[in-house]
Amino acid sequence: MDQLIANIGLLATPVGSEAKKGQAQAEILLIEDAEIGVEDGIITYAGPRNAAHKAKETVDCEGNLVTPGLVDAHTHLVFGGWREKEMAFKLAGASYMDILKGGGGILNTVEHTRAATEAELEKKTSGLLAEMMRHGTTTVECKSGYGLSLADECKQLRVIRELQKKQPVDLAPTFLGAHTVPVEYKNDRESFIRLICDEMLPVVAGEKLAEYCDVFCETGVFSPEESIKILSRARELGLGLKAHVDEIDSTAAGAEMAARMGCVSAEHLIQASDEGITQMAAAGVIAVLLPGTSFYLDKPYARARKMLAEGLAVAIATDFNPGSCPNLNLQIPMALACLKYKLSPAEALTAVTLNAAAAIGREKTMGSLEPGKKANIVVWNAPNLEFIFYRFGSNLVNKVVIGGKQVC
Ligand code: IZC
Ligand code: ZN
Repeated sequence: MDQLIANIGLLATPVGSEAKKGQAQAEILLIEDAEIGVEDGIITYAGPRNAAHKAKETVDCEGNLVTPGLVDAHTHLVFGGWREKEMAFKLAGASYMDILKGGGGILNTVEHTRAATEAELEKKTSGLLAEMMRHGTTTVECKSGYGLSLADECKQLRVIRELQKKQPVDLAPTFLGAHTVPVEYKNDRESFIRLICDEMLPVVAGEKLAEYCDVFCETGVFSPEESIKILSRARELGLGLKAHVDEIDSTAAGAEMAARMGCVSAEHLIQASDEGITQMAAAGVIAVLLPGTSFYLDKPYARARKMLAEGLAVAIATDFNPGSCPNLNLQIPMALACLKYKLSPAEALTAVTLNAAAAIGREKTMGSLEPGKKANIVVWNAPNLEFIFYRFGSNLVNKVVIGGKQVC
């Protein structure tokens, strides 16, 4: 074999090539004194130590915990500027929506992203990706949505395409043209929706700049009817569907909309209704939950236990963005998932590996440590699984391996 990931104190991984729903989310495999063999970047063995194994290269895990590489299934990674100035408004009591309605928030980031060149965005995003990788993230979903014009949305998506060629973290691009209505269409939202459907989506799909189309379906942003129009066009053009729903309130019934449209995932779901959760379970929509955003906006936490009890598959992601959650370390939402959602460490591990991979269509190739999957692996400075959810705040990553190669 090419690489042997040796001397693993405890290997912890979900098993299989499909999202784990409900009770099954807690079923993980734990193997003490294990090792992983890799050939051509793919796992060929994952099991107990075997003295007969020989490899060209060895990665010594020094008796530590090993898990699959973390999959961050919801980020707004490519953006110009930051929004630290909004902190003062927040502290004075302004809500996320107050700031957006006042022309700040997403619109502030749109201004800075439009002003940035592709090279500037690429340099900044490359640094952010390297930081994510050092925190154990080996796959990242990246949404556009700060361009809101054909040229600027494509600019963001091209940055992702270029970076996929230049660095090892796997990237899943999502088109989020329906993030908000830009100022120039403030009094003519119908024309903006037409622009998305008739001009942006055909180019994005035609040039294969994105795998998914997402919409921010929320009171005051895009209505369920508008979201359905955009997502239907995206589906016709062959894109997978996602939706930001029920983050602020449930009056737009976003979870119900996501179920009706057969979205792969519905994301946020802080205020999702009982009916919405039931419909998502029936439609097999994955719940991508973002506890870092609840923390940062001082909002309630999504009802993860209820979702598991109703048989949903739950994934956890950072929501990394310059406004509502400027944290890119997935270890923080992992701890919050246990502390606030009351997930067990096993359920939370599945939420950031196999279920997160399923939320971006990568469950057959990533998200678990089994023969046939890509050798994306985190070695932790931790003796057991509980430890990485318990000792929050420090970066507990010891080594990261992508496709069998140690990258940090
Ligand atoms: O830039 O505020 N919720 N979109 C929907 C975001 C948060 C990102 C932002
Ligand atoms: Zn988001």
